[in-house]
Amino acid sequence: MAADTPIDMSLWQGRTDPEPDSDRWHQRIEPLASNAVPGCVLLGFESDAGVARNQGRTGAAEGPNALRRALAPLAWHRTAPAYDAGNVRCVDDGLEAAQQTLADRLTSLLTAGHLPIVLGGGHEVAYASWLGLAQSCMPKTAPPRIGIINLDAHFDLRDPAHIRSSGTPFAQIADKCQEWGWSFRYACLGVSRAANTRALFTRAAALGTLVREDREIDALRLDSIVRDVQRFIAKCDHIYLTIDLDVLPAAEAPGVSASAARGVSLALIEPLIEAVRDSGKLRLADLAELNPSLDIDSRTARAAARLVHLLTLDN
Ligand SMILES: [Mn+2]
Repeated sequence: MAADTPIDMSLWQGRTDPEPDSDRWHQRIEPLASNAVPGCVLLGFESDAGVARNQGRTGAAEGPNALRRALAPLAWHRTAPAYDAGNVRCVDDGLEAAQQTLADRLTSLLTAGHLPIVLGGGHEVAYASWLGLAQSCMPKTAPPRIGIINLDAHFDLRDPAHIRSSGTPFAQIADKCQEWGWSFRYACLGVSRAANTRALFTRAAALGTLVREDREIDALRLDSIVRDVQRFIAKCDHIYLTIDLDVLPAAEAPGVSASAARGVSLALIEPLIEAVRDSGKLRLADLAELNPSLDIDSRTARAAARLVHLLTLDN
C-alpha cells in the first residue's frame, strides 16, 4: 500500500541575507501546483521496505525530509523554477504498490515537461523511477532507448525471482525490458569488487553493462571515463541517473545502509554527474539510501544536497 505525505514547506528553512541576489533554495522553492511552468520537481519516496527485505539497516524512509533540510540553506543559482511535490510513502511492506504509485506520479511530471528528482528512500526507488520514465515513453511506436547510469558500489542486479528488494531493481528492469522487447542499457560506475559476487559480475557482463570499478575511477583516468559515459549516452534517447550514496567513501557518506570502505569521492563523482547533466538527455534522477539515523553531523545529507544542487544547475 502507498500513501501521499502532503507537501511540508516548513522543512525549507535557512538564513536570509538582506543584500540583493542572495537567495537560497528555501526562498525560491515553491509547492508544486498543477499548472506550474516546467522546472525541477523534488518528490520523496519514504521507503525502506526494500532495504528491510535486503537485510540492510533501515531508516532510509526518513531520507527525503533530511535531504530537503540540507538543501534548504544552499545558495540558489538556477534560472528555472524548482518545486516540492511532497512524498510518496510505502506503508508496511507494500513495496510494489508504492513503486507503482511513485511511477505514476513521475509519469505525470514527465508528461508535464518537468525534470523530476526523486529523493529516496532505499535503492528500490530505482525500479519505480525507471518505470515512471518508461511509462512516459509508452505511446511512441519505436522502443525507446533508455540509458540507466547508476553511481553505486553495488550492481543491484540480484535475481528478483526470490525476493524483490533494494538489491534487485536493475535486474527487475532488465526483465521488463526483455518482456517488452526493449534494449537494456545499463552503466554502473563505482562498483566494489569486494562487495559484489562473481555471479553479479557475470550477470552484469551478460547484460552488456558498462562497468567502471571504484578503484578505476581516479584523477588520471577520469577524463577517459567521462568520455566512455558520453559514448554510452550518445547511443540513448533518454537518460535516467541514479545515485546510490553508498558509492561515496564512508567518511563522506556514513549515513547509508552499507557504507563503503573505499568508495569514490565527491570530487571524482561530480564531473561524471556534470557530463550526464549537460548531455541534454537527462530526464529523471534519484538519490537513494540516505539514512539520517546513521548519519554523522548531517554529512551524508549535505553531500546529497550538494549533488542535487549540482545536478539541477541550469546555466
Ligand atoms: Mn544500490
